[in-house]
Amino acid sequence: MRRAAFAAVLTSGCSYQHYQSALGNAGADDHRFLILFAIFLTVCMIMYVAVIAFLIAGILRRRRAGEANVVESGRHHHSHPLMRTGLMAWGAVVATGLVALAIASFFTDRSIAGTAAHERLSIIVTGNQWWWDVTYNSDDASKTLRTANELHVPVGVPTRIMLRSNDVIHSFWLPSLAGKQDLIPGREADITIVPSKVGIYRGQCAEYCGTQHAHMAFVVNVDSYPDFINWWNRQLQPAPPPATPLAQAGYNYVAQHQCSMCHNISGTPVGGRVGPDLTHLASRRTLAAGTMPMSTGNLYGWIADPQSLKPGTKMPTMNIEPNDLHAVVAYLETLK
Ligand SMILES: [Cu+2]
Repeated sequence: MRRAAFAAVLTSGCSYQHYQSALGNAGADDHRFLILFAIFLTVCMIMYVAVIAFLIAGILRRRRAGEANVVESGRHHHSHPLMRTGLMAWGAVVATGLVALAIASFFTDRSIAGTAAHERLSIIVTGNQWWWDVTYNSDDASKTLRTANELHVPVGVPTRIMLRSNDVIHSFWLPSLAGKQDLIPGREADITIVPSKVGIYRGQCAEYCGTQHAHMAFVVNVDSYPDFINWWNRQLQPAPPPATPLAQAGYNYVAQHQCSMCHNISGTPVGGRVGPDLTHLASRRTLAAGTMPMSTGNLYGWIADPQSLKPGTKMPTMNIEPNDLHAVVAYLETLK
């Protein structure tokens, strides 16, 4: 109960309600993190209280000495044998505390690595300024899936997330389910999550990576296993052909303008690779890596002028004509 209240405080700053809690509550390793957190908090609290107590004692002693006028000028306090013993004892306390923290982190890390050994699903997440490229691996190449900014994972299944970066250092942080892991250009890191509760969770880049770092979020849907398989199968489908003249006009615009240089829409010749995959754009919950919820209005705003909504984003403002804008939005909304 108290944890939920604290989590509510931590999440109250979110613009919309995808659950994000730094105390976890939806991952199988949560209790290990909480124990480690408690150990760190206790040791650091003891150290802090001791430091403040010494400080106050020092001030009082100095003041009393001043009142009694017994401080001899030039006398070296550190040479006092009692003071020396005190300093040594304090040094021992600090060293013990630090060793205790190191041992606690080591064992937590080891037990989490134990779960990682049993992974049954692997996903590649690549950080870009400022969005997440997501690829689901499968032994069957026809089932490999590419999407962006939103993950679906099955509840109870250890899922290994391989982390890469295309530009600068980012950090994958899904606090409700797991710890933090950096994405470093030229290196491969990974983190294993074992979701324990069906739900929708918010994650966030946790390493400052440029102007729009704060708008580099993602959504993780923890699904039941059947829901997850349904989602995967739906995502494997190519985009449906435009069904109305307006959607057709929108498709024509996307295929003939800059959009196709960066974005991919499976089942069409639109095959750019450097931007987020749009094949099932309208099935996602957010737009522009968690910058805003997916909605018709936000699609209009984003396509009309991405630079005013997320200044610095790699998507240019194209000065699209109103008629084309209506058509493009109508087409993108069919990409479910
Ligand atoms: Cu970042």
